[in-house]
Amino acid sequence: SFDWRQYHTLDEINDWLRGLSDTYPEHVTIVDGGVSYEGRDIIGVKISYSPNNHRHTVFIEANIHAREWITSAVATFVINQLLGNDDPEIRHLAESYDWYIFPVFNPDGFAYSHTTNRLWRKTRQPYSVLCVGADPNRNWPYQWMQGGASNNPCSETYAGPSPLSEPSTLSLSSFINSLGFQIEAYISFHSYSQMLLLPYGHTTDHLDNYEELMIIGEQAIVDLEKRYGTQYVVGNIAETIYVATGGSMDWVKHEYEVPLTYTYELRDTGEYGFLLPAEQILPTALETMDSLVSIFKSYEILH
Ligand code: 0X9
Ligand code: ZN
Repeated sequence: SFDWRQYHTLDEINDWLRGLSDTYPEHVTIVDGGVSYEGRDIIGVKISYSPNNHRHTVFIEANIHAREWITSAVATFVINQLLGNDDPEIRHLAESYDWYIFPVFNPDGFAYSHTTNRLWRKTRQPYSVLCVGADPNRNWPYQWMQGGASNNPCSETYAGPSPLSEPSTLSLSSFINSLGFQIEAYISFHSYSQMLLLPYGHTTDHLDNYEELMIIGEQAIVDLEKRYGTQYVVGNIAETIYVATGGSMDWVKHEYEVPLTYTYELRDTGEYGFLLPAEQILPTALETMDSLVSIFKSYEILH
């Protein structure tokens, strides 16, 4: 059965998600994010404890980069906690928002990282005889190709020939459009570096609500550190990691003025890098969950 002691394949993750909607038919719905270039379903779950529609929505995406396996493991852990943990703070989170969680945003790349090349990052749409895939986190329409992205199809940060050139980003963008201004929080899980990043990736200029996101983020990394001593840094993408444009979070933030937006770079800081041992899944997931609880607690106090 499904667990967090090992990494799982796309089929195992998708079977588990589909099983949840059978186990919790009142609270879990499978949501259809479309089909990838190679024809795989991009599925997520909607978790809702309210019969009302158009509630404040939290959107979580993971594994837009194929090799970052810890990210889908953490996303599935978050789903499991929202459904099964009776801690009052977690019940509050589960019951106060509608959650849309997509553990694998790039299913073709993820499958390829399991079968053929563990360090694959991009999509699997071919662009030349030798070079396959675009970077799906350089492929979104806001500030596309304005820095930290490549027009060379052989590059790991190839932005694609045009915004939303990848079937996966195109169909996920229309799914996100269907939620639109309901989205109150957008969380993107990447690895690795132990950072909590705020928009935008094209500029070191600060957002309208930069101060608030920094205050909430600083408290979140303090709360994350409490469990195992794991240290994060928080800050604007361009200042903290590097200039990178065409990212999903940046587009959603800009398009829908989403108040709470963070990109996590999960464990570690390079000892294992993308090959984070399976023994670290559970501790990474637990500390990340602590930080999510913290983010919403701070946000609710400030609003
Ligand atoms: O380069 C990236 O896409 C991310 N780092 S990673 O090592 N996981 O590839 C940084 C994300 C920057 N995000 C946005 N511009 N939204
Ligand atoms: Zn990444």
